[in-house]
Amino acid sequence: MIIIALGSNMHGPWGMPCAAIIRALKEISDRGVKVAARSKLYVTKPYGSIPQAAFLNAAALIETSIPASTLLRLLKEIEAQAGRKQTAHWGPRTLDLDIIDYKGRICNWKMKKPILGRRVILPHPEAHKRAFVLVPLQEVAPSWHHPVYRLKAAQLLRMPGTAQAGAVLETASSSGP
Ligand code: PH2
Ligand code: MG
Ligand code: MG
Repeated sequence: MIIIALGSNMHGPWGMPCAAIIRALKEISDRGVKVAARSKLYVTKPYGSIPQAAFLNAAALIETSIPASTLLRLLKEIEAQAGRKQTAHWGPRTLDLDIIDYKGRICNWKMKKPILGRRVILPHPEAHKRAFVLVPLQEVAPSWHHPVYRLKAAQLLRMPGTAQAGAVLETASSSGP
Protein backbone atom coordinates (compact mmCIF):
# COMPACT_ATOMS: atom_id res chain seq x y z
CA MET A 1 0.00 0.00 0.00
CA ILE A 2 1.30 3.45 -0.91
CA ILE A 3 -0.30 6.51 0.65
CA ILE A 4 0.38 10.13 -0.16
CA ALA A 5 -0.89 13.24 1.59
CA LEU A 6 -1.83 16.38 -0.30
CA GLY A 7 -2.09 19.88 1.12
CA SER A 8 -2.46 23.49 -0.01
CA ASN A 9 -3.30 26.80 1.64
CA MET A 10 -2.28 29.32 -0.99
CA HIS A 11 -3.47 30.38 -4.44
CA GLY A 12 -0.96 29.50 -7.19
CA PRO A 13 -0.64 28.88 -10.94
CA TRP A 14 -3.21 26.08 -10.72
CA GLY A 15 -5.69 28.29 -8.89
CA MET A 16 -7.25 27.85 -5.48
CA PRO A 17 -6.12 25.09 -3.11
CA CYS A 18 -8.96 22.75 -4.14
CA ALA A 19 -8.08 23.13 -7.83
CA ALA A 20 -4.37 22.55 -7.11
CA ILE A 21 -5.09 19.31 -5.24
CA ILE A 22 -7.40 17.93 -7.94
CA ARG A 23 -4.89 18.95 -10.63
CA ALA A 24 -2.04 17.29 -8.71
CA LEU A 25 -3.94 13.98 -8.71
CA LYS A 26 -4.45 14.28 -12.47
CA GLU A 27 -0.75 15.04 -12.99
CA ILE A 28 0.19 11.96 -10.98
CA SER A 29 -1.99 9.66 -13.07
CA ASP A 30 -0.94 11.38 -16.32
CA ARG A 31 2.61 10.30 -15.44
CA GLY A 32 1.49 6.68 -15.36
CA VAL A 33 1.15 6.34 -11.58
CA LYS A 34 -2.25 4.94 -10.66
CA VAL A 35 -4.37 6.88 -8.17
CA ALA A 36 -6.55 4.05 -6.86
CA ALA A 37 -8.58 6.21 -4.45
CA ARG A 38 -8.72 9.70 -3.07
CA SER A 39 -10.30 11.02 0.08
CA LYS A 40 -12.63 13.94 0.44
CA LEU A 41 -10.97 17.35 0.76
CA TYR A 42 -10.80 18.51 4.37
CA VAL A 43 -10.45 22.05 5.67
CA THR A 44 -7.90 21.85 8.49
CA LYS A 45 -6.49 24.14 11.12
CA PRO A 46 -2.92 25.22 10.29
CA TYR A 47 -0.49 23.17 12.33
CA GLY A 48 2.74 24.71 13.61
CA SER A 49 3.75 28.07 14.98
CA ILE A 50 3.44 30.15 11.78
CA PRO A 51 0.11 32.06 11.58
CA GLN A 52 -1.36 31.21 8.17
CA ALA A 53 -4.56 30.39 6.31
CA ALA A 54 -6.46 27.15 6.87
CA PHE A 55 -5.28 24.23 4.75
CA LEU A 56 -7.10 21.96 2.41
CA ASN A 57 -5.85 18.39 2.91
CA ALA A 58 -6.52 15.05 1.28
CA ALA A 59 -4.96 11.60 0.98
CA ALA A 60 -4.64 9.24 -1.96
CA LEU A 61 -3.95 5.57 -2.38
CA ILE A 62 -1.34 4.98 -5.08
CA GLU A 63 -0.47 1.85 -7.04
CA THR A 64 2.90 1.75 -8.73
CA SER A 65 6.06 -0.33 -8.99
CA ILE A 66 8.39 2.68 -9.24
CA PRO A 67 10.73 3.02 -6.23
CA ALA A 68 9.92 5.46 -3.42
CA SER A 69 12.81 7.77 -4.37
CA THR A 70 11.53 8.02 -7.96
CA LEU A 71 8.00 8.64 -6.72
CA LEU A 72 9.30 11.38 -4.42
CA ARG A 73 11.13 13.04 -7.32
CA LEU A 74 7.97 12.93 -9.40
CA LEU A 75 5.94 14.51 -6.58
CA LYS A 76 8.58 17.26 -6.17
CA GLU A 77 8.35 18.01 -9.91
CA ILE A 78 4.57 18.35 -9.63
CA GLU A 79 4.97 20.65 -6.59
CA ALA A 80 7.37 22.83 -8.60
CA GLN A 81 4.89 23.05 -11.49
CA ALA A 82 2.24 24.10 -9.01
CA GLY A 83 4.40 27.07 -8.06
CA ARG A 84 5.87 25.65 -4.87
CA LYS A 85 8.67 27.85 -3.57
CA GLN A 86 11.13 26.72 -0.92
CA THR A 87 10.02 29.36 1.56
CA ALA A 88 9.77 29.11 5.33
CA HIS A 89 9.71 25.62 6.75
CA TRP A 90 6.04 24.91 7.47
CA GLY A 91 4.99 28.20 5.85
CA PRO A 92 2.12 28.69 3.37
CA ARG A 93 2.33 26.59 0.21
CA THR A 94 0.54 26.25 -3.11
CA LEU A 95 0.99 22.47 -3.04
CA ASP A 96 2.58 19.95 -0.70
CA LEU A 97 2.80 16.28 -1.67
CA ASP A 98 4.20 13.88 0.93
CA ILE A 99 4.72 10.14 0.83
CA ILE A 100 3.20 8.93 4.10
CA ASP A 101 3.75 5.20 3.63
CA TYR A 102 5.42 3.23 0.87
CA LYS A 103 4.47 -0.45 1.12
CA GLY A 104 5.08 -0.49 4.86
CA ARG A 105 8.76 0.24 4.37
CA ILE A 106 10.83 1.72 7.22
CA CYS A 107 13.74 3.79 5.92
CA ASN A 108 15.85 6.60 7.47
CA TRP A 109 13.29 6.65 10.27
CA LYS A 110 14.01 9.09 13.11
CA MET A 111 16.86 10.61 11.20
CA LYS A 112 17.04 14.09 12.75
CA LYS A 113 17.09 16.12 9.55
CA PRO A 114 16.52 14.78 6.04
CA ILE A 115 19.77 15.51 4.15
CA LEU A 116 19.03 18.50 1.87
CA GLY A 117 15.38 17.52 2.10
CA ARG A 118 15.78 15.05 -0.74
CA ARG A 119 16.32 11.76 1.02
CA VAL A 120 13.13 9.83 1.49
CA ILE A 121 12.15 9.06 5.10
CA LEU A 122 9.60 6.29 5.50
CA PRO A 123 7.06 6.34 6.92
CA HIS A 124 6.64 10.14 7.02
CA PRO A 125 8.31 11.13 10.31
CA GLU A 126 5.43 13.30 11.59
CA ALA A 127 2.33 11.74 10.04
CA HIS A 128 1.37 9.77 13.15
CA LYS A 129 0.98 13.03 15.12
CA ARG A 130 -1.17 14.94 12.62
CA ALA A 131 -4.95 14.81 12.33
CA PHE A 132 -4.82 16.46 8.88
CA VAL A 133 -2.92 13.39 7.60
CA LEU A 134 -4.63 10.64 9.62
CA VAL A 135 -8.27 11.62 9.03
CA PRO A 136 -8.07 11.59 5.19
CA LEU A 137 -5.78 8.55 5.34
CA GLN A 138 -8.26 6.41 7.26
CA GLU A 139 -10.89 7.23 4.67
CA VAL A 140 -8.85 5.77 1.76
CA ALA A 141 -7.15 3.01 3.75
CA PRO A 142 -9.30 1.88 6.70
CA SER A 143 -7.11 -1.19 7.31
CA TRP A 144 -3.83 0.76 7.35
CA HIS A 145 -1.40 0.30 10.24
CA HIS A 146 1.49 2.62 11.00
CA PRO A 147 4.57 0.61 9.97
CA VAL A 148 6.58 1.60 13.07
CA TYR A 149 3.95 1.94 15.80
CA ARG A 150 1.71 -0.85 14.46
CA LEU A 151 -1.37 1.24 15.31
CA LYS A 152 -4.34 2.13 13.13
CA ALA A 153 -5.16 5.74 12.23
CA ALA A 154 -8.11 5.75 14.65
CA GLN A 155 -5.83 4.60 17.49
CA LEU A 156 -3.19 7.23 16.65
CA LEU A 157 -5.92 9.89 16.62
CA ARG A 158 -6.76 8.97 20.21
CA MET A 159 -3.20 9.73 21.39
CA PRO A 160 -2.95 12.95 23.44
CA GLY A 161 -2.79 16.03 21.20
CA THR A 162 -3.04 14.27 17.84
CA ALA A 163 -6.66 15.09 17.03
CA GLN A 164 -5.89 18.78 17.75
CA ALA A 165 -2.71 18.88 15.62
CA GLY A 166 -4.00 20.28 12.36
CA ALA A 167 -7.55 19.46 13.40
CA VAL A 168 -10.20 18.87 10.76
CA LEU A 169 -12.57 21.86 10.74
CA GLU A 170 -14.92 20.70 7.99
CA THR A 171 -15.26 18.49 4.96
CA ALA A 172 -14.99 20.50 1.78
CA SER A 173 -16.04 17.94 -0.84
CA SER A 174 -17.26 14.47 -1.53
CA SER A 175 -14.69 11.92 -2.65
CA GLY A 176 -14.20 11.61 -6.35
CA PRO A 177 -12.59 9.43 -8.99
N1 PH2 B 1 1.47 21.35 6.38
C1 PH2 B 1 2.50 21.88 6.97
C2 PH2 B 1 2.40 22.68 8.20
N2 PH2 B 1 1.10 22.72 8.75
N3 PH2 B 1 -1.20 22.25 8.71
C3 PH2 B 1 -2.24 21.66 8.11
N4 PH2 B 1 -3.45 21.76 8.66
N5 PH2 B 1 -2.11 20.97 6.94
C4 PH2 B 1 -0.91 20.85 6.32
O1 PH2 B 1 -0.82 20.20 5.24
C5 PH2 B 1 0.22 21.45 6.92
C6 PH2 B 1 0.04 22.14 8.14
C7 PH2 B 1 3.83 21.67 6.40
O2 PH2 B 1 3.90 20.65 5.50
MG1 MG C 1 3.93 18.26 4.56
MG1 MG D 1 6.30 18.12 1.92
